[in-house]
Order: sequence, then C-alpha cells, then structure tokens
Amino acid sequence: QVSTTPTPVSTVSQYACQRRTTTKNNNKIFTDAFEVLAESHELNDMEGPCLAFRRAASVLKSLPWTVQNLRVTEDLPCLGEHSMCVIEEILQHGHSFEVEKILSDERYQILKLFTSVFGVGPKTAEKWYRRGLRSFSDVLAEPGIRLNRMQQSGFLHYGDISRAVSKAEAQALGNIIDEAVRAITPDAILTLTGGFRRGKDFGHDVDFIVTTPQLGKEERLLTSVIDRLKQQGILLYCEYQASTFDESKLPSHRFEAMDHFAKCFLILRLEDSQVEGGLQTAEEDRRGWRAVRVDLVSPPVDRYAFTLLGWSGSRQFERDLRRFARMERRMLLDNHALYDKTKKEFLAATTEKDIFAHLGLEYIEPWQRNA
Ligand code: DCP
Ligand code: MG
Repeated sequence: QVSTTPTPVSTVSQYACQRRTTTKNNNKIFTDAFEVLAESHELNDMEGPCLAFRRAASVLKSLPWTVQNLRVTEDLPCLGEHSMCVIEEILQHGHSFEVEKILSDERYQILKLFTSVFGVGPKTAEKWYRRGLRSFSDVLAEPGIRLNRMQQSGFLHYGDISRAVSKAEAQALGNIIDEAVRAITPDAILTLTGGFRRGKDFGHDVDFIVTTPQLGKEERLLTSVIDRLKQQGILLYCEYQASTFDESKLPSHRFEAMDHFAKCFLILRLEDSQVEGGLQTAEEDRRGWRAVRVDLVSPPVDRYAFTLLGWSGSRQFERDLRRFARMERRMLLDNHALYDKTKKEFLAATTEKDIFAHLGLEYIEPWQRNA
C-alpha cells in the first residue's frame, strides 16, 4: 500500500484567507503544542516567534488529513525548522518535551492564570509576577495594588466568565439584545459575529454588531441599549467607548489596534429560564443565572461589511487578510475600510463578498475561516 497525501501539499497557500478551515481540526495534537509555544513567546514579549508558531498551527488546521510523517510537512508553507522539530518529537514520542517543559514552568503557569482574568493583559500579569505574587489571593491581599473597574469585575465573576459560553447561551443572549435593540429602533440590524458566526460550539464571549439602516441614526443606539439593559437589571459590568471614527483616515497598518467604532464590553446576567435546555453546571442551576461576557460594536451602516468581516475572525484569518491585501495587492484593509494604494482611492463594499472580490480572493464562508 502506497501512502499518498490526499491534497497536494504544494497547493496550500501561505495565507489563511486562501485556505478553507472548518472547526474540524485533524491535527489538534500538533496545533495544541504550537499554541503553547506561541503563548509562551507572547508572554515573553517575543512577537516574531509567537506569530511563526501561530502561522504553523493555522496551516495544519486547514489540512483535511492528519500529518503522519515529517516528509509531507516539508512542502507545506509556514513550517520552519523549529516547528518541524516539534512535529518530529510528537510523531516519535506522542508529545513534545519542549512543550511539556513550558507547561510545567511556574512563570508560564502563573502568567496564564493572571491573564485569564478579564482586564488583565500580559503587562499587568508580568508586573504582578515580578512583585512576587503567585495566586489570586496574593493579588487581592497586596496593599499596593489598585485594580481597575474591569479587573474588579473580572475577579468578581471569575468562575462564570472563565467558563465557556455555549451556542444555546449565545442564542439566548441574541434574543435579549434583539429585544433591547428593537425597542429602541425597530428596523435596527443585529448580527451575531465572532466565533459563533464561524460555527464554533463554544466561545469565551458573544460578539454582536448593531447598526441602523439610516446612516447616522446608529450614533445613539448603543448608549440607549446599555440604558435599557441597566433598567432590566441585567447589566453587571459595562465599559462603553464612544466612536472616534474618522472616515478620512487610511486603514491602519497595525493589526492589534482596535477599530474606532462605538463599542461596549459588557458582563450580562443570563437567567436559566432564558436558555433552551437550561444553564450548564449544577451550581448555576441552583443559583438560576450565570454571568456572560458580551461585546457590542456599532459601525455606521456604510462600514457594516468591513466590520462584519473584521469581527468574524478568526484572528489569524484577519491577520492574513490584511497581510495579503498589503503584500499581494498594495491595498490597506481594516475594520473600517479598504484602500487601494495604486489607485489612491477607497473601495466601497456593502457585503463581505464585495471585499473578497476587490481583493481578488475566492469567497470564504464564515465557517471556513477557523484558521
Ligand atoms: N478582533 C479583531 N481585533 C481585535 C479583537 C478582535 O479583529 N483586537 C476580531 C477577531 C475576532 C473577533 O474580533 O475573531 C472576535 O473577538 P474574540 O476575541 O471574541 O474572538 P472569537 O469570537 O473568534 O473567539 P471566542 O470564541 O474565544 O470568543
Ligand atoms: Mg468571541
């Protein structure tokens, strides 16, 4: 029996936006290892190696088959020497010693623990670690530390919001937001985005886009929705950021920079009775509710397609869309706009398909963007 590769590896693109990646991952054993390596480099502020491992993981996620020997990986893009060594270790021993070492490293474990709190990023985690703090009780007992409002809510609702949100819970939240939005603007547009739009069964939060068909009418929408959720007594936390969107500005080069549309980061109270099939755990069942992280973003309707594409993810898919636009098309793409540097003009779009067409890319469905 000759072992052949079902898909010719030479046809795999280096850009995630030219690959179709569903939630079915045939190479989880390798991609989990790469993600640990990426995270470890991220926590050590080493952006280059971090991105290299993220790209390697993303390529393997797109394969409709499982890597069974090192030879097939030689022709795949984005797999450097280091990644190949990790694959070889896993093929030989079933796990990678380098990854095991990171996972058992105290500093890695503590930084992961601290950054798992809503509002705590790598910088803060590092600061706490350097002060000698090693647990949540250390942090909460340390006299010199002043938690901001986001971090206070992060600790307060830690158990709830560190547990995954199910599809049924996302659906229930969709109904709540829909009711609130429609009470304010009956013809408003509400779209579920983020991981759930890509067909994921679980997420760390629920992301929605809200806007109005009439340009400019969206400006007051988000604050009205927030007021209504507050009146209903289900707003446990809210950070609202007003729009700083300037349509004359060129799309941003930096991926990690957030977009400038009005948005809010919320923690909402979700009642057991609102979820089909009920809440997840015994504790929540007893209590009758759980806390959930929800993000709302509100672009003007003429930017809806860019926002939808930008917030649907995955992060790796978004990174590569922008990299592809810049490197292959001399265009700048972000959540606000697409700009052609050769023609020196903005390219309008009303649907995601328009944006793919402007970029000369085959359309990739949301559930194929799990890169
Ligand atoms: N996003 C972005 N830039 C940021 C943050 C997010 O472009 N600085 C986009 C990409 C994400 C999407 O928004 O896919 C939603 O962000 P999440 O962090 O909620 O990611 P997901 O929804 O994909 O994952 P999860 O299931 O963990 O919520
Ligand atoms: Mg999300």
